[in-house]
Amino acid sequence: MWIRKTRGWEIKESRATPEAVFRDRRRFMAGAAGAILAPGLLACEKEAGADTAAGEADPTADLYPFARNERYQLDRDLTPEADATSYNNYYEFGTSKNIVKAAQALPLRPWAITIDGMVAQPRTIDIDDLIKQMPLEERLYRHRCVEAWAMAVPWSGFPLAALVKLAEPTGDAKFLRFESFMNTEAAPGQSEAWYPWPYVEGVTLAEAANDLSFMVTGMYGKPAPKQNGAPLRLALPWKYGFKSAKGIQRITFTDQQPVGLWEAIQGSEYGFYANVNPAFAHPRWSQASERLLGSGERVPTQLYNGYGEFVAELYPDVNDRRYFY
Ligand SMILES: Nc1nc2c(c(=O)[nH]1)N[C@H]1C(S)=C(S)[C@@H](COP(=O)(O)O)O[C@H]1N2
Ligand SMILES: [Mo]
Repeated sequence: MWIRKTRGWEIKESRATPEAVFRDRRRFMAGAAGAILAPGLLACEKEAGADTAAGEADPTADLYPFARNERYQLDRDLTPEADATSYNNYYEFGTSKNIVKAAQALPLRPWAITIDGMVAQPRTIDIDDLIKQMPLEERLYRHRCVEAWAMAVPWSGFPLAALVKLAEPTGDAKFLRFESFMNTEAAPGQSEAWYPWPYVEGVTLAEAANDLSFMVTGMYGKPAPKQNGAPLRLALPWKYGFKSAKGIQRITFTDQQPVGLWEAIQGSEYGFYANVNPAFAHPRWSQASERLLGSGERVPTQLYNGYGEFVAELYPDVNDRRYFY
């Protein structure tokens, strides 16, 4: 079994160290724009996931860390920050796991979120105004990629249910459709015409209202780095990772079941529900176990990624493959 150890990043002292260096770096950069950064500072920037480019300050940075909601407990160690922020899936920036550098080209401010479709009043909200209106908290969640790697992350953000409430969906709305940014200049992958950009994902209104559905703005007690989906992404921990869209710019309430990017490309392998279930293999590999980022340990995969107590009631038949790919 997994032994719960004290996590390095939780210790005040060790967390304060990269933060202090980060603040120094910003002061340094403000005073010497265009100066060549010492290699040590660059290395630190990558390690701490401090992604904000010069002149692109994050006005919500002072709100972190958010108070942890203790309802969401892990049965395993948190993934080291350096691993969770350097091994990524973000096809807008390339098909490899190593897109950290490429993702830094994405401008994060200004960033507008459009909420439209079947809502009382369609609107566009600045990301910082949205964050300041939402009930902010930290949650420790597991994440399970359909490719069978997994991590455990302290996400910062707010319940998706709070955004649904703000949106005031009409009685006809049955689904939420999430659309990610489109920026072919910053994201070279979006020039690969083979993919139907922008990235799209969706959930039912009932799934969106579930306590587990979380909108992420940060991780490890600070704003999320670009490679992990800043400034706004989803965390749907009972579903395969591709459902958790990153770089979200538009949320549409609709009566049409959204077709995600992966479903559009390969609907026989990537479906709408994509709930984690070790009993249903991907057509090309087993889903019975997963590899933990960091330790590399292989552990058994759990039904709904271990979150059945929260979400099992949403799905009427645990033997119906429709819900599990
Ligand atoms: N916009 C966008 N969102 C995305 C993806 C992507 O390629 N583009 N990849 C998905 C997949 S397959 C996974 S596993 C997670 C990875 O998130 P991480 O890089 O923060 O670990 O993001 C998901 N969200
Ligand atoms: Mo994934």
